[in-house]
Amino acid sequence: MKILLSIQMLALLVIAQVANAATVSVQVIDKNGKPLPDAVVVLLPTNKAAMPKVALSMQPVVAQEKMQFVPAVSVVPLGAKVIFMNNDSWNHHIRGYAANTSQVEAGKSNGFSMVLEGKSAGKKAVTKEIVMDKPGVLGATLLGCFIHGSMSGHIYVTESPWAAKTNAEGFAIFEDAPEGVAHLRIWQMDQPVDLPLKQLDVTAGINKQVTQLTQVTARRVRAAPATSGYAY
Ligand SMILES: [Cu+2]
Repeated sequence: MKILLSIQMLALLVIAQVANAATVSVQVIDKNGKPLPDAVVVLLPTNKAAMPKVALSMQPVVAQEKMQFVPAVSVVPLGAKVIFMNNDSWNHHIRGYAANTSQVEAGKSNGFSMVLEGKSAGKKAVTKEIVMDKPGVLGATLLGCFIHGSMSGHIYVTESPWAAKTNAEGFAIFEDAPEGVAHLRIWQMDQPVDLPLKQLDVTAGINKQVTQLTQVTARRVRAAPATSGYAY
């Protein structure tokens, strides 16, 4: 009985070791050391054949709800069909263009714009789709609304399947990353310039990385929007 138990425990240990063969844990912090949520972490492994167990959605939904884009930041693969869904009872006139272009350039660029009619009582929300497949779409697209200047969101398009948003504690964790050399790309909406790629040597076990964005201050968490209706 004792021997049997030991063998079982050994088997469990082996399984546990395989399960976290290589974990890459990245924390993104601001200039004061505070965690930055909604930063995008992209892992670029040299081993391009390796795929994460859970793939990014090819049909993510970006809702318009109470004058906000929900989620405020979406990480999507190249070629994803992003579904915009207006859950508000008023119209939104959404625009999107590369986040690093100026207002003047944005007018000329091949961004997109579309009107989504407000949701009528008892009816399904209006949806429209945008396929993020144009060359040059990689990186962040800034979302806004021509009608409501306060609305702001981002869609980050990635070629690498290893991409995630940081959580409230500033962490993005890849549990099944391939071992070997990889590069790390970090994007954050308030970071004015792209950071140089960081090289990692991913080994079995937990690989911890902390990236400090010295030009960024964590924003105060936005209060939940009022539930009362807006007059439009
Ligand atoms: Cu709007």
